[in-house]
Amino acid sequence: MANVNEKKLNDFMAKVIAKNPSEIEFHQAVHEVVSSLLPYIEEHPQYSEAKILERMVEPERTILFRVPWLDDKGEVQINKGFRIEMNSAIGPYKGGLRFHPTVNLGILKFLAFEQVLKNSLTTLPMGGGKGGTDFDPKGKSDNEVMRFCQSFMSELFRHIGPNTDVPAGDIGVGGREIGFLFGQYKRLRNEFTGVLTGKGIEWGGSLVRPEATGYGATYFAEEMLKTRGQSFKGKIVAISGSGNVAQYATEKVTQLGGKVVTLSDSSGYIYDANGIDAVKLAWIMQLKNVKRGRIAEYVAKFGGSFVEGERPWGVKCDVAMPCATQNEINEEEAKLLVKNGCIAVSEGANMPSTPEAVDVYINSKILYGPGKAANAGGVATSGLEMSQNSLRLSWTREEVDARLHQIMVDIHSTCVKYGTQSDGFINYVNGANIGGFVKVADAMLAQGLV
Ligand code: NDP
Ligand code: 2IT
Repeated sequence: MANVNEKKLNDFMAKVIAKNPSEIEFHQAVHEVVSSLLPYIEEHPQYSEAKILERMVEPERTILFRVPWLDDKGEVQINKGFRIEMNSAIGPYKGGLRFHPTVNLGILKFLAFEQVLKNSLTTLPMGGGKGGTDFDPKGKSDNEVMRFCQSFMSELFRHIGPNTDVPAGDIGVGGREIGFLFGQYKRLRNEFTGVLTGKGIEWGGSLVRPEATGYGATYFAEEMLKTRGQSFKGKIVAISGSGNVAQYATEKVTQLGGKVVTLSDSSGYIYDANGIDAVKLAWIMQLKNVKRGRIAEYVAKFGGSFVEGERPWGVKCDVAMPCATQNEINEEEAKLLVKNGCIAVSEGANMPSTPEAVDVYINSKILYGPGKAANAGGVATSGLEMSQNSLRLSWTREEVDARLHQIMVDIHSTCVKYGTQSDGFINYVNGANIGGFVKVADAMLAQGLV
């Protein structure tokens, strides 16, 4: 593959930055994708002539709204609501909702931009979107979360629909929040439809959707390991986060014979040299999903150590799976991982590695599965939930898991197809970016100037 034309890249980025000032995470995501795509586009001028990239970095629609709600003391609270409808070339907008105090336009635009390519990689017909709010569910009562969700949906409902835009969960949005959001949508529209994914199993949800992102990131890592004749058997695995993605990555890694020695939250990380087995994980799930406690509490129950205010990347491991948030592995931490013998990084989170960290992985030629490929199992299974809703049928656990597994194997093959360099090294960043781009770009060309 040709080298990146630095001048073209810099010119392109200068325009993106001028048009979207201070949206630093969005600039970061676009820079990475465009670096991969420019050499490919130079060989396929139909895309540059139609300004496909320039169109892709501009959302089709951006919705910003006020979310007023009453807290338990009867005091009025106001939060920001967002939905970015990024690209609908290959299907309805699809992507999660993030509830976290750090949420802003730049973060949601980076997530929506990544989502477009990720959803394309799944092979399912889904466009890309993302939304959320700066509301912080931490420390709120169930009633407060419900009132917030009802207010949020009282505006969002007019913009979404099962054939228009189908939100789901992300940080701070799990089964509880999807339930409250779905209830309010149904009430406002007088319609029971698959407008959200991640629904409860009794009311239109899919088996394996809760597990899907963590399982998928593990299946992806397994495929990467296979290219070097390796497997999870006996591998030491460092995982960050302790929410939805981290929990089910821990479960699947353990089932495949690996030993997970770390988990974390925003307060710090736990290290358990004996491994976080199924019994310990069941306790963590209760702690995090029901009691909504802190990961530090693990140590009083099971031993090991808690390292306050730190991330787990200094721990010796064979495989690292960042499953918390963006930019949670920096250059120094990436170097530490490689120095300690880490051979694979599979990203459960979106953009958890800084650009400098990614350079370290690539230059060290370790196996590196970027988020848009490695964590696509979540949205892929959302796509399977949409299919089941349309059919008005539910597939068995085995059927959904088999489809998820096959999709992850296929995404890996797409990365190999588009990312294998002349020296045989698989650059999964290029593979995922080009593999995701082609279908969206061809659909945009076919649909004219929209
Ligand atoms: P959860 O809300 O279930 O869990 C998030 C975890 O990450 C918590 O342990 C949280 O700790 C930690 N975390 C969040 N923000 C920060 C931060 N700023 N610094 C340190 N730790 C942080 O979210 P998910 O597990 O669903 O999402 C995790 C990642 O996976 C995100 O990047 C998300 O975009 C991505 N993802 C999720 C998918 C899904 O289906 N849910 C699909 C694909 C990707 P604390 O409790 O202290 O905040
Ligand atoms: O980042 C993601 O892919 C998600 N949060 C899941 C989106 C979805 O629609 O299931």
